[in-house]
Formats: sequence, structure tokens, C-alpha cells
Amino acid sequence: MRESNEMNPDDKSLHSGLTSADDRVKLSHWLPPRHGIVPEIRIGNNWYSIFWLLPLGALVLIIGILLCLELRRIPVVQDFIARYPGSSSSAELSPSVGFPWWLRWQHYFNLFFLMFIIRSGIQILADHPRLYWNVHCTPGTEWFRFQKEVPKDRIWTAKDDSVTIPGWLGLPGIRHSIGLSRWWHFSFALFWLGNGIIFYLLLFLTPQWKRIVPLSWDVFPNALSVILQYLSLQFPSNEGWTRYNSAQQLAYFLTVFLAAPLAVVTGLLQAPALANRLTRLSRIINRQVARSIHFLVLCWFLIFTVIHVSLVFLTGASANINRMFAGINGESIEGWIVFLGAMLILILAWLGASPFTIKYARLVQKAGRKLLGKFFDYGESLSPQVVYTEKDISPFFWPNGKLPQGIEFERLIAEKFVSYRLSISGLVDHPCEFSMEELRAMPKQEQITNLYCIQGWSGIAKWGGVPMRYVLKVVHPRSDGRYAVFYSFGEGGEGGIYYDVHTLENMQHHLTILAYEMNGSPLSVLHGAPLRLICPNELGFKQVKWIRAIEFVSDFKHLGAGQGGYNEDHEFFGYRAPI
Ligand SMILES: Nc1nc2c(c(=O)[nH]1)N[C@H]1C(S)=C(S)[C@@H](COP(=O)(O)O)O[C@H]1N2
Ligand SMILES: [Mo]
Repeated sequence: MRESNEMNPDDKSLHSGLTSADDRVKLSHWLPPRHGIVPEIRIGNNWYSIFWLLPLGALVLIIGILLCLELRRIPVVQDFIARYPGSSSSAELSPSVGFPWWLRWQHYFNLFFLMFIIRSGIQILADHPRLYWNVHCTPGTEWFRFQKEVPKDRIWTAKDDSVTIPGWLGLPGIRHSIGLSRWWHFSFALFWLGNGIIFYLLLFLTPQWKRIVPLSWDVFPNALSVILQYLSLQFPSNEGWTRYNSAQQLAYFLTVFLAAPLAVVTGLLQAPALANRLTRLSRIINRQVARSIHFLVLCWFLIFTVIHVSLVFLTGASANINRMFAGINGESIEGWIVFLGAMLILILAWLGASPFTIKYARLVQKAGRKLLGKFFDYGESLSPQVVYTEKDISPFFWPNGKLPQGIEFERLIAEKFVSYRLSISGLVDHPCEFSMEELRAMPKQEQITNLYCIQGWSGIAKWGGVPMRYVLKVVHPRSDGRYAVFYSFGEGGEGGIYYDVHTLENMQHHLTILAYEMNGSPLSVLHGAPLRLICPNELGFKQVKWIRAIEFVSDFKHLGAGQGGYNEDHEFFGYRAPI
């Protein structure tokens, strides 16, 4: 180990190797578009396009209608419908209850928030367009994908795998924009959750809960009767002002009390901060299972919305719209005016959201951080529980990032990093340079942990290396050295050194290591040789590979674009990333 002089000459070149970044998304600098394929579902070894669901759905609908038309001629069925006309008497409300203003606003807010949640959610999914039922993300084991098979003849990174989805659908509608879509997704999830909690409260503080909570078993035969009546094209009477029919009751009940909470829980379980803590739960509902269920809940919401809206229009549009948008029991023009105004705002917001995000990307990032920062701080303070064993190690580990280029690094690889020196400088009492031999001679820590990439995949590996807290003891940061900056040999997507900033607390963490081994073997170049950061309480992008130098600083505003890391600068990621 060599004590270097106070001012490391390399620091200057490191700083100038960082690039600033635009505050808006410049499409000419961005990852070029890449189109995926029509979504496919795997059954056994065969993949089937979801396009088949359209003719299949139409066929089921036609057969259902023909069948129910026939059934309705049968006396037993007629008796059944007479006995269970479609609504449970226990659902009856006094006509004075009606649809109060708060209910109507909440219904609209719900729709408005969900629009952003769904669009940004689809955008997030497009960053790793595959879903699995197992804890690993081995290509070929997914059950759903909208990207072709992973090529085997070349390096195919997780970023390569991300796909473009249409701009009107995704938010913000450009490839690998997960940094931005997450701000939308989490912020509006928070608004939606707040709206939902108020809804639950008001529902039970007023008689409104009786509309959607079934109180008698006759809801099941009545729901069956309603479906028979709809499909035989003789609709039951619409008594929506005082009570919903039983099919409505069941559908609304399941959506409000099952699908919505499930969306929240499976969303949260994808965060390393929680998955690493709720270990018993995340053994069963691991991130990949949670992602799959989260997606199926989306499918439920979409199917529900299509059927719900169709029936609103088929079962007496004017009466239905007047109830839910104006609180009027009748067919007045007023309901339509409010409805059309509400839809106009919705459409304008829909059309404006993506262009706004692209133009004011930094603002979206900063607003998101303002709103959600506390949750991220809290998430970072939750220390992971280490529960994995050798048996849990993932057979495949997605690589990410751009390999370092240039002869300097080539030479290091060729000589097996013998002349490599890790430089640690900045606000420390003992600036040092360490060779690999010296690092290997330090205390070694091994840990089997899950690496959660922001894009959606995850992988379990055994990492071996020097605990960062030991390195801190040697170099001893000064009291103003509050942040550690990790500089890579590799560049980020748009050029310029890849770097990331961590708090000192995070560096003291007992699971933060400078890894030089992966799964018992020397770390491969693909995964970050000679040295990479492993800190399992953060998402993957903070775990810098190909570490060239570490610098301690009092602030990071002067580095790059000042956001605390390459992806924070260029891709609008959050600086703290435990979620
Ligand atoms: N230097 C550098 N380090 C990096 C990246 C990168 O692009 N450059 N990508 C990060 C991301 S996004 C992830 S998910 C992990 C992936 O590590 P792996 O390639 O070993 O799977 O590395 C992180 N470290
Ligand atoms: Mo990542």
C-alpha cells in the first residue's frame, strides 16, 4: 500500500472525465429505439401470441350468447331467473343516499391516477420485457415476454433487452426511460393510495359500503342470473341509484378489496428494501413472483375497465353517467356536460404527459424526489437480512452496462490486473493506493445476496471481497468526507465516466463490500473485474463495476450534472435507490 500525496493528480482527470447532462431528454443522445415483439405466453415449450386472445375471446362471447339464448327458453332456467332476478335485497339503499360529491370525485380521481399508473407501469415493464414465476431470471424460463429470445452468440445486456413501446401508451414513451416512468408510477401510486384510503373511510362512515359489500349468499345465484341475462341480451333492470346488481357487486368488491390491495403489496415487494426484510414472505412472493402478480392485477384492471365501460354504455348510458358524474337520478344533459368536461381533461393530460416529461425531465426527477425522498431515506435504513444459501445461487446472471474500452484496460486484463491500483483519495486522512494483492490480503467477507436491477430482473450470487468498513478504517475519512464517489473504468450509455455516489453510512454498512469474487471464482470482466461495489440495500445501478478510484467528498453537486451518479445525471434515476 502506498500513501499518496494529499492532492491526487488523478482526481482532476477523473472529474474532467465526468460529463454534464441535459435537463431534458435529447432523443438524439438517447438509447436508439428497438422494437420488441407481440406479447407471447409460454405454454410448455411453445410460445403463443396474445393476438389469439382476440378471436378466442370473440368466439367465447358468441358461444356464450348462443348458449344463454337457448338456456333462457328452458323453464327451469326461467324459474331460476324469476327466483333470483339479479340483485340481493340486502344491497338496497334508501333513494336519498344517492351518489354524493365525494364519491363522484373519488371515482374520477381513481380513473385519472390509474391512467398514469398504468401507462408508466407498462413503461417500467418494457425495461425488462419478461415475466417469471421463479426467483431467477434465466432466459427461457419466463412465462410472458414481448422481446425475442436472448441471443446466445454475443453479450446481451439487460439494457439491450429493453424495448420501445408506442408513445401514446408508455409514459414517457421512449426506450429505457424507467428512471422517469418510476417517478410517475410511484407518485401517482401514492396519490391513488391516498384516494383509496379516503374512499375506504368514507365508504364505511356512510351507508355507501352496502353498495359493494355483499351481505348475503344469494349474491352468487343472483350474479349468475345477471350474467345469464346479459348474455341472452335481455338485460336485468338497472336499479343503480339504489343498488347494484350482484354481478356488479362482486366485480366491484373484488376490485376494491382484493385487486387494489394486491397491486400495492406486490408493488412494494419488488423493492430490495422490503424484499430483503420480509424474508419469509419474499421467499414465496419473491420479486419475480410479485412482478408477475402485479402484472396480472393490471390485466384484471384492464379487463374490468373494458367490461365496466361497455356496460355503462349498454345498460342506459344517460342514467349511468348522470349518477356518477352529476349525482342526478335521471337523464339530464348536466351529467353529460360534466362527463365530457372530465374526459377532455383526462385526454389532455394523457396527450401532454409524455411530451412534458421529455421536455422537463429534470423537473420530473426533482419533483419526484421531493415527494418520495422520505420513503427512499427510510428504505435505505432498512438493513437486508441475509438468508440465501449456495442452493439459491442463480444459474444465470444478467449483465448490464458498457464494458470499459481502450488499451489501458485491455492491458490490465492481459496482465491480470497486476499493475492495477485502487486509488482512494479526497477528504480522507490517509489517501492510499491498493494493489489487488493488498486488497486480497485484507479481511475477506463472503455473502450470498440478491442483486435487484432497477429494470426488473434480479439475481442471487455469492460475492467475496473486502468489507468497505475495513477500508474506511485504513483511509479514515475526515469529518467532512460525507460521500464516497466511485469512478469506473467504463463509460455510461451516453459517454463520460460511469460513477456513483454513496453516503458514508452506506459505506459503513456491514454488507457493503468491494467484491473481487463471484460465486467462488475470480470476478469476471463482464461482472466488474477487477473490483466492483456490492451493497444489497440498493438497486443494481448503484453497485459500480470496474472500479477505478474512490474519492471522498463533502458534496457531489460539482460532479457531472450534480445528481449523484451517472444514471442519476443522464437517465433521471433517484440518488437513493433502495426501492
Ligand atoms: N461501471 C458500471 N457499473 C455498473 C453499470 C454500468 O453500466 N457501468 N451498470 C449497473 C447496473 S444498472 C446493474 S443492474 C449492475 C449489474 O451488474 P452485473 O452486470 O454484474 O449483473 O451493475 C451496475 N454497475
Ligand atoms: Mo440495473
